[in-house]
Amino acid sequence: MSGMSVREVVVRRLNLPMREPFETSFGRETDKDVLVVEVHTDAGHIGYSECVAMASPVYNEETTGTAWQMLSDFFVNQLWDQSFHEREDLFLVRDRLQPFRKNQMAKAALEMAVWDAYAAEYSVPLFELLGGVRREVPVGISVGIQASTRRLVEKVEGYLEQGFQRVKVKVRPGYDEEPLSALRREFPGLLLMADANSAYTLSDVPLLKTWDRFHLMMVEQPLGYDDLVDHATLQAAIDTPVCLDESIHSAADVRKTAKIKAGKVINLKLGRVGGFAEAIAIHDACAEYGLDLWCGGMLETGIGRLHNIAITSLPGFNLPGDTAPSARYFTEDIIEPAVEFSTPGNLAVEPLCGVHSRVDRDRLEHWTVDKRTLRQGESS
Ligand code: OSB
Ligand code: MG
Repeated sequence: MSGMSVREVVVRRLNLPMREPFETSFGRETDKDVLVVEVHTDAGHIGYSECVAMASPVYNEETTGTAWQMLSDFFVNQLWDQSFHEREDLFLVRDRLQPFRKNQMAKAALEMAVWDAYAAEYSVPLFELLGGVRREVPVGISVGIQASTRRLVEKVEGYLEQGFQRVKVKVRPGYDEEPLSALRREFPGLLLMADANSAYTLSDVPLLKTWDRFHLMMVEQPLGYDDLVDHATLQAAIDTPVCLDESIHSAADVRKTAKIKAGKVINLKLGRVGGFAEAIAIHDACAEYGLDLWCGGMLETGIGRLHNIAITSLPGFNLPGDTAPSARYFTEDIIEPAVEFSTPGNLAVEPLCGVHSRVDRDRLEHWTVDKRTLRQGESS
């Protein structure tokens, strides 16, 4: 067999309504401006992926627009002379994109679509291709900043009734102690954590130390989005485990985290780390250095959700992730059927040979606002 090769790549920009806005310390997201990448193989299979870059550069430096540009001008071109015979060849996509600086979410969108296409072409379940073993994964929920503490408590109550296994609340200076105290008072045994998205600084260490009384599972990315050193200072001062999100882009970052004790937990997002190959390396590094690991979310559509579920099936993901059922944000997801609980608080890891069988082409087309087809030799 001559192996899988790529005939063309389609990049789509979608604008999808969200059921409710999501507010964090860096802003408010009301609808979903998102890229979907399709990798079409010579044999006629299609691999899909979702680019998790946001509309504006507030979580990291990327945007939907910059990802569109990076893919069209630089990244897709790297695929034309590559053919994929065995699993090891898939790691070459990461290696080919490595010389280009940063832009991990744009890189991930292409890399993951190639893995997804390979799963389709060779009829191998994507989760197995990644090294997954688990067939069901536990799910928590990330709750955005609410208009009132009462509203927050009501929402959390509803989520617990649905079965979510842990609750993460977004915090920022001025919206922290009150919601955390209220939730701890109402739900004494709740697995509770806080995510600050870099809203605090070293001068807040004394404040963060007082949060030990809330017995949080962890506090996620309290300090600088690009920092490790100050997080180490913080971790030495508090009992609550520090979890790193924004700061982690590679297995090397995990090694550095362990070396300087910048945190005890890693939130892995496929987009932020450049895709599946680096995610596997991070998974292995967390096991090597004894860090806890879970899979974060970026308010994905079903395509991104199915990929998050597939990577979470690897054995080292030992804490509930942020990937909720589709209905959390979308009345009508672009996959059919939508992601739903298999049992309350759990998602099934389905043996999908890539996600193509779940993509609803009509809905994908319906929500597409821009589309570009890239082929070898055609200038962009
Ligand atoms: O920091 O984990 C984060 C959403 C968008 C950007 C950053 C983050 C989040 C979430 C939501 O916390 C996770 C989800 O429900 O997908
Ligand atoms: Mg986070």
